[in-house]
Amino acid sequence: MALSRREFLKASAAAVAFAAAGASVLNPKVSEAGDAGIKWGKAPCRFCGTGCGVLVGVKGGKIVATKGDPAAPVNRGLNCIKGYFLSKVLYGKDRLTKPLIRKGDKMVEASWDEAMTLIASKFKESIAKHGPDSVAMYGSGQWTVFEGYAALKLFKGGIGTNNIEPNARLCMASAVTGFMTTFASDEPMGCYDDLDLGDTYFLWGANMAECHPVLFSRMIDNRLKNPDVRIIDFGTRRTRTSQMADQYVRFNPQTDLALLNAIAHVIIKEKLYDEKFIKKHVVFKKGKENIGYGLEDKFKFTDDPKPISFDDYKKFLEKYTPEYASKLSGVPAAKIVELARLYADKKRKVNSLWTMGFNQHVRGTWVNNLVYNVHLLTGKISRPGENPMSLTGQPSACGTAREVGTFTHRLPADMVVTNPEHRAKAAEIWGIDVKRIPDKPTYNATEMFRALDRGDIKVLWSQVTNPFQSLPHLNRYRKGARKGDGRFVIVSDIYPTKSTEVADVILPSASWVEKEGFFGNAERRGQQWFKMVDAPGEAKSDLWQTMELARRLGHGNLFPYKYAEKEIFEEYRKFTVGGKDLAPYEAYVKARGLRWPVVNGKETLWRYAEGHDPYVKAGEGVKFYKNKKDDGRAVIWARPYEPAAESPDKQYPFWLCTGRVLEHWHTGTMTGRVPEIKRAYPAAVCEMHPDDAKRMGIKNLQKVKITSRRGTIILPVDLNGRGKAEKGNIFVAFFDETKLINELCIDAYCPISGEPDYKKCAVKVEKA
Ligand SMILES: Nc1nc2c(c(=O)[nH]1)N[C@H]1C(S)=C(S)[C@@H](COP(=O)(O)OP(=O)(O)OC[C@H]3O[C@@H](n4cnc5c(=O)[nH]c(N)nc54)[C@H](O)[C@@H]3O)O[C@H]1N2
Ligand SMILES: Nc1nc2c(c(=O)[nH]1)N[C@H]1C(S)=C(S)[C@@H](COP(=O)(O)OP(=O)(O)OC[C@H]3O[C@@H](n4cnc5c(=O)[nH]c(N)nc54)[C@H](O)[C@@H]3O)O[C@H]1N2
Ligand code: SF4
Ligand SMILES: [Mo]
Repeated sequence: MALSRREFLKASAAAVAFAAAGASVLNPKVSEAGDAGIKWGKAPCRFCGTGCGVLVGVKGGKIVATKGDPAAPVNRGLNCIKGYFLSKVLYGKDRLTKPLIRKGDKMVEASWDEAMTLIASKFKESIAKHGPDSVAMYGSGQWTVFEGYAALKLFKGGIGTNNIEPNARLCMASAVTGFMTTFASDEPMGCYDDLDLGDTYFLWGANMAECHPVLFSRMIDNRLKNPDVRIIDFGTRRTRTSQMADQYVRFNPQTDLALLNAIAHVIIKEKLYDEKFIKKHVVFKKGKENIGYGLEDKFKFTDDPKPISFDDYKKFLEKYTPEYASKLSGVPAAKIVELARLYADKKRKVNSLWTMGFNQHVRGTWVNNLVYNVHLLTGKISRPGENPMSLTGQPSACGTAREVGTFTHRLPADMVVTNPEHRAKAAEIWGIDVKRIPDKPTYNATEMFRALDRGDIKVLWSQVTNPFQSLPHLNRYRKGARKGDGRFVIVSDIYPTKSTEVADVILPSASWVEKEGFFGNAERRGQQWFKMVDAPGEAKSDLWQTMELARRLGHGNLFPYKYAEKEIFEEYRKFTVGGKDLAPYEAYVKARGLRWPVVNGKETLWRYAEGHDPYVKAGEGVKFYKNKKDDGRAVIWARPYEPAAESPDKQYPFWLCTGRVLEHWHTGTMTGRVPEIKRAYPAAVCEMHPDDAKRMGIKNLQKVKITSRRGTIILPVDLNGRGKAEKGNIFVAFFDETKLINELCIDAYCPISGEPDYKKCAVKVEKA
């Protein structure tokens, strides 16, 4: 158990792949004496929301090596396997180097001028015939801040449509609505230092060991130094994280809602709550119930929050006895009581961590609210070492998707299009007539692709994302894209993908250090980097592509920049002054990232906390000042347990959960092109419990046919793999483009956040 941080990373991250690859951990070029002729530059890692700092070694116009940046506070010189192989992800043999235009069934090389002329003409034609809401941009939490900002400005402030969404809708949307409904601000109060300082860590289905390995290693390091540290892994599946935890607590999918309410029930019944904190800092509310699943096209939902009293909330919780929650979740009642007491233990600093188990959930907003409830009841929040922490997935899901606000309903810095003052502020900074910005949101990501399928959206451009592999209910949306009748799909990518397969125009893009960039990670840390190498062939940055479309549509005046990256940043920074306070661009050039708000040159570690947050006054202690409506208090929500959109039944008796493995990044386009990674984890498998397999006469590695109401695939069964499925559950990762598990996933979503539930649908499994 007592592995150090380095040992853990070596054992879990590197070892599998490196053993298979027969390679040593460090790229030999790095350790060569003097690194002959290699020039090093700093950048954040291309991959996960951890935001590790790396040093990028360049020689002869190519990236020849990368290494963990010892000066980076996030990772202090460490990387996981994806970080180690960064030098190879951009050098797959089939990098896209020229624009391609569809001619019948063939994609034909074209010049940039031809491609952009065609794209601009399709935009103009569609806008003229069907209005601005017939064109759309689908972007990414892997966009740089400049790219996201430019796209937002062009679509909302130029074209005049709110048809812009990021893939982060599939990822962080429930975290966002969780933050907004509880604190009226989309930001974590804590930071990664909490991983070093806390005593108890509750993980809620977050597979940190594989998905945030360097952060996990920080927590493990803390435990090594402080033997009293406890890690409790609540989960629906036994993962590498569970193996390293002190306790693994298995629960039935979706029942985290009941568990969290039961934990609150025990805390209240045993009077373990912090009465003073509640009186001073909390209000209670209740919203609508039986809120649906977003399965119908154009599904619309509005919550209707009503204030309630502490007593009303207590009454609401009466039903959630440990016994009742135990029946639903499968967690023994005594265990629930024990863990509730551990949550409330006044002598321990307590943290909760979660990722997609909470967010990809048809009640994702609610379950985010419920975990905050527990921290608010116990006052264990906004204190060094003691916080709820929503882990982000992508490298700039926070920076670009959330803070820049590249969602249909949003504007930069937590502003929304429905608020006239917010629109006025954006119009002023953008120098446009406020009427240009439409006041109604259009589609969330799923609805955007439904609109394309129906033909309400005609022209759709995707950048830095691979939707035709990563959307749920994929069959519908893949077919929808190719229905013709004026539909026109543009895909900017660096490799051929399942999305370029359905595109009418493919634009070859520059990635990562082939351009200047800025990402914002999960602890509010902004990180800047410079361009270090040229992109291959004619590939160009997404920023250039968006500004070129703007110019051709007559919106060039929105982008009058000489040094676009820096000027865009400084323009965007105006939105953040007096709230999220980004520092001047130059400060990021010098630093290994800074955590906003940066006020008087000082970064902020803990939000809402006196002595840390520059906006909290002396004597206030903790102040949730963003929630002006509720007098600077946070909201405890009465949110019930409601079942998943689809649960196992006689015909489809298994739960299907989907997600990730350590080695691969999402749809595998980049990691799949690194030979060492490919060898280490070549193809998707179906994790299944040995008892289920035995009952059905299925042997290890035997092929099975998995079928949902939406699709079928065939995969080998893995009875003793990396992750271990619980009885009645199977798990499949979604990196393998030859096995589109997303065809089986349901496109039900949380009605408040619009985030789909990739973690739960019903399937049957048969011998193939
Ligand atoms: N190696 C690697 N790392 C990554 C990524 C990657 O592609 N590869 N992607 C990044 C991104 S964008 C993201 S979003 C994160 C995702 O990071 P995670 O969310 O940690 O990983 P997933 O594999 O998506 O989620 C699988 C877990 O969901 C939990 N789960 C299933 N059903 C439920 C439920 O009903 N309730 C709860 N509470 N939990 C449940 C299970 O316990 C399961 O282990 O990883 C980031 N890091
Ligand atoms: N079944 C299932 N599906 C899921 C999930 C799940 O848990 N289960 N999780 C969801 C979540 S949380 C997420 S975040 C999404 C991720 O889903 P996607 O965003 O669709 O997946 P990626 O593989 O990250 O796609 C990024 C694409 O950008 C390309 N690329 C790399 N750099 C650049 C660049 O600089 N410019 C351009 N233009 N292209 C570039 C890559 O080659 C790749 O094709 O998947 C969602 N889908
Ligand atoms: S933990 Fe995330 S940011 Fe760090 S090296 Fe690995 S993939 Fe990159
Ligand atoms: Mo994600």
